[in-house]
Amino acid sequence: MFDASKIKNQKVLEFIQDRINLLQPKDIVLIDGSEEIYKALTDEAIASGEMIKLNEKTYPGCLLHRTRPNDVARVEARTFICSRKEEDAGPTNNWMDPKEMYAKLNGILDGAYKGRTMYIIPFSMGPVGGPISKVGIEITDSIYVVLNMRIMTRVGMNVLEALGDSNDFVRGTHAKCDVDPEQRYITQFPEDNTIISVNSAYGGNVLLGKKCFALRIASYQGKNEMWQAEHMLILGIERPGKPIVYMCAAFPSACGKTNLAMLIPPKSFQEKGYKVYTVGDDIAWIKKGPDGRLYAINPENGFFGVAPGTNSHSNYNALMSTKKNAIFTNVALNPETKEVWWEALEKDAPDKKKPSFLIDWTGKDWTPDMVDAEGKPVKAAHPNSRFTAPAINCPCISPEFENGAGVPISAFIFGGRRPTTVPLVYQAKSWENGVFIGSIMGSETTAAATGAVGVVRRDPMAMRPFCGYHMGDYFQHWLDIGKTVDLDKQPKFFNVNWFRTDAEGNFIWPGFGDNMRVLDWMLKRIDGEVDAVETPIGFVPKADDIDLTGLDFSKETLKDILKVDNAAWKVEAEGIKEFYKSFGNKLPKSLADQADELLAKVSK
Ligand code: OXD
Ligand code: MN
Repeated sequence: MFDASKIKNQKVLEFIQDRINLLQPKDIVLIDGSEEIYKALTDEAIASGEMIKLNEKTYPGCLLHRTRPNDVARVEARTFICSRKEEDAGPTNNWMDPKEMYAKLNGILDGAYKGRTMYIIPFSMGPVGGPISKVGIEITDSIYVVLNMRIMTRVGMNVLEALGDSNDFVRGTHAKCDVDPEQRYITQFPEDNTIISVNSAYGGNVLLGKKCFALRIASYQGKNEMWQAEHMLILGIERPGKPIVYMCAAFPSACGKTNLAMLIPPKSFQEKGYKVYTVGDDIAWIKKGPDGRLYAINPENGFFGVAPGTNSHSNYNALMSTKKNAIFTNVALNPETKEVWWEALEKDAPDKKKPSFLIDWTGKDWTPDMVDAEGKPVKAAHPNSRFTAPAINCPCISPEFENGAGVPISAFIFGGRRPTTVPLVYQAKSWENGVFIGSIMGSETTAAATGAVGVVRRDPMAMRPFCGYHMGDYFQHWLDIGKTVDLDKQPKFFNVNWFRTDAEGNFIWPGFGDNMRVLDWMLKRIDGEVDAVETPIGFVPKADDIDLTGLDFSKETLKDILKVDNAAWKVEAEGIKEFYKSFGNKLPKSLADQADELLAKVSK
């Protein structure tokens, strides 16, 4: 039972009392971080069928959960930034007046926990008590949420101790209600440090520490407190005889962020002594350190990765991370072995045959020959099925993962899926130019999606769905941060494109571990070991400076995907200028100038 005397912080107590009054739970449980509570909740969830226990030998401590078929992904159309002024939410966010939204949500939340248990989760984003870390309290009626938050964040009484009597904590409320998609709201109130999520029970919508806090609320906090919350992986690379160099990289969803974060270098690089260390795969909080350099922490404690496509070739380290104490959501189950399965799991693992019978993600029988009404194979796992895995399971987790002061950042990398136009890699000419490059990133639509093919969907810094305030102000914040960092301490900016295709639509660059070859060029640029070719868009490598040892890839093809085609970039620059119009007078002048400059240069 909940013992309020365990909580000393008056503001936390007031928040909890207010939630009790509104939600009217039957029972209240404070998640104190003890093994006993997790064990009891796991047993309860298994007994009720909310969770399925997996094979204790091959997947010790692992569970499977299935959501409702109408509740399988983040819902951007129902995600709101409720700032007091509409213009503060900007053109990339849905907005509703906070008073109106609170009234609507309070109506939904009134008595929503009747007959149910309320769980109080004190959690820290970042190592507990660290100089960049922040605290949140999530109230939920879902054991799935409690058990996932335990993996994705640091949970327990030590978080409240670190908070002391401070009022600087995020107030999160989640209620499953009827999981009604028509009444689903994922709402952020940045000025109140408040998140309310109702009528969903799917990870990205309900694990409030992740996108809602660590990106939407934190980006707003970062603007006010002169730091940054970014949708970026963090990785460290060791070269023989050199200190580890850390980089942050932003890509839109489904561009291989988790894969790059856990990359395994090609054999020829491994033999030379190259090593990769993962600090984070999704979010970076970045702040200036005492030495004037920018330092990044991963505020999360686990990975919430997409399962389908993950196999020992695409991401061995992620796969290994899921082998114990992980929670799977909406993957398929082998009912005989009590092991999980998803599409492409056995690819490149010839000892594992495709299973002949499974229970699919909806709980129904599945065989590989099943087709839907259009004759397409029926998928056993949902395409957005996920694993929640503790970061410490990752074989290449960085020894700095628990360092609350973070790691010093030497490069920012941006990228998207661009079958044409954008070269394999190029380097920005300055911080300002780097911000410009980040602001124009995006992915081209392909035949796989409905709508026009070849249209660039812009996703600045991969933050379009996650920036908690006006994106024009966000660009200005990036520019302002740059002004606070001395030139010799500024990270370098790069843009990459792993997704160039040939006339038949096949990817030209092999990607995955071979991306190390491109990162290696960046390391050499950072250390001033190689020069580069100046082009209208930035610095492009000389083909000889990308190490192709051990790779069957011709220099001619490499030269092709490094080329800057002025005619294509003219179309690009015109598209950028059009896109920039959506930010109105909030677009920083220096970015508008850069778009003009680019257009002028490629039009010559
Ligand atoms: C994620 C995303 O789930 O970016 O990380 O969509
Ligand atoms: Mn993400």
